[in-house]
Amino acid sequence: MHPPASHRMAYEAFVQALQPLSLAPLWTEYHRLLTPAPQGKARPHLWRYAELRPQLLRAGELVSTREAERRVLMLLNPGLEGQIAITPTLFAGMQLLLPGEVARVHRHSPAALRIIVEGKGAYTTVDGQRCFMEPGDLILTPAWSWHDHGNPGNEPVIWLDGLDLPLIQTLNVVFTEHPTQAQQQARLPDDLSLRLYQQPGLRPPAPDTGPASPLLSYKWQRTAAALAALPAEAASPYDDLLLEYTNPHTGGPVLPTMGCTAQLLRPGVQTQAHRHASSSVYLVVQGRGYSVIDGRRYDWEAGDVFVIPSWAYHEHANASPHEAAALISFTDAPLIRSLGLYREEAHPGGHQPLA
Ligand code: 1HN
Repeated sequence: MHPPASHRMAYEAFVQALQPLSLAPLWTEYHRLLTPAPQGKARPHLWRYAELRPQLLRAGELVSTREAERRVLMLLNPGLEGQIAITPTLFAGMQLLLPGEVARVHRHSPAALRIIVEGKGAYTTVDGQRCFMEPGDLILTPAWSWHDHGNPGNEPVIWLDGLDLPLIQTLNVVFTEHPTQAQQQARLPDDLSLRLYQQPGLRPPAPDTGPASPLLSYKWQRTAAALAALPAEAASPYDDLLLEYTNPHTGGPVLPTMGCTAQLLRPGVQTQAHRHASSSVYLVVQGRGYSVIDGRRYDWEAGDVFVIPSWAYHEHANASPHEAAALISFTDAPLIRSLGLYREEAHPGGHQPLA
């Protein structure tokens, strides 16, 4: 039965009267809001280092770090039009620092991490402590820590920046400070935190530094050795050999909003598909392979970056029968977990059909 025309006209007049009052009915939006599962706009995507690197080096010719503050090419998710984000919570960018350059000191409430892609001899000074960079290293700059970068070496250094900036923007708690000097004094020994946390399972008395890890640098050499030492029994069906980077004082994630993992896909390994309520950005550190994300295959090699949005099925494969492949990722999983909202599930068929 149709409502009488008089009712329809009354209803339309009612809806029109709402708008100038900054009011709207929930009942027309309800099912769009409360979906059975996440319906985000972020899409899976892969950025090829072979395409990105020449553009970054071109930026090095055209833009100084003095002009740029940070010489970063942002990796923007093609599904999140108009947003500066790789997922709704995460930012990713590729940064270049040329020999002799500095990127001046500042601090901000968004937390950041860096995964070194290429080159060595550069450093980030974090709250007075220089952390030196080599490929595959992970370096943290926790929320509100002073940080500047310098490259006293003789090769260009390139790294992937990961920040929780879109999240912090959404929460409307972005704060930034720029002091007048260009760089911090290194008031602490270089790579001090590496010496304080040299031996897994042993730690000095707890510092009072807040929720972020006091270990600021995770050397790839140590991580690679730890991965290589894992027994086959440690393999996960979804990730093969995986280790999570931890805060040595809590055993928890390195930052309250972002966690990091390193994984080794052994030669010829093809993992099973699963999905989870968190998003991740991956850097290929070594080897060649592919990931199937949402039914599409993304082939990757060293230096490539790809993004897996929340609740997208994904599985990984090492295409080489001889060489191991290594991936480092950062993820918003710690944030989701801290809210009690994390969940994951296996693909019912084990693998995804290719679209
Ligand atoms: C930032 O401060 C850095 O300190 C890198 O190197 C990337 C992206 C957005 C906002 C701040 C850095 C950034 C950033």
